Amino acid sequence: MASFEGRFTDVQGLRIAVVIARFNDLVTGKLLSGCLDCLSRHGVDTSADSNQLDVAWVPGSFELPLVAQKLAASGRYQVVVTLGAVIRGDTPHFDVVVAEASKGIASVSRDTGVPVIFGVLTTDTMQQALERAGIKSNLGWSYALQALEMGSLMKAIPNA
Ligand code: INI
Repeated sequence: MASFEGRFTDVQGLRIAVVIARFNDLVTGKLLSGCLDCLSRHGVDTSADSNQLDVAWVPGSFELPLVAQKLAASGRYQVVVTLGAVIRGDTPHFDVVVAEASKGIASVSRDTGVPVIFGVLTTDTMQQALERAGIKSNLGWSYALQALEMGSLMKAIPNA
């Protein structure tokens, strides 16, 4: 029996891309800060001239899958993190954006074989989003941990 587990400090040679939505950047900017803090504390070079980490900005969460796909398919990254915040308004727009972002991100991951972390907050209010982006906890930190775990796990599982 083989048992496979990802580690959190298996960062040697690991290259990570973060795709982040500008929409609700009050929230997504805080998710990014939490994400970078976690990566840095686990040994990833997050400096401005890092060649371990790249960050791509998109207009909104709807655009996350397309750019995640380009980055994942480039072969340059072992893991991609998507960051977004979709906050429910008075119209069905929320459901459309959330559905496309979530299904699109899942497809990218399966189609490319590169783990793509779903770091899109979906909340009813801005208050709820901010509570998850630093006021109470910062889920950006958790998304980074999940990225490290998945990058390491995918390396640990043999291809054949
Ligand atoms: N994009 C978000 O990331 N969050 C939202 O809450 C949101 N709302 O509510 O509209 C949102 N819309 C923009 C969308 O993601 C696209 O950028 C836009 O439709 C252009 O394609």
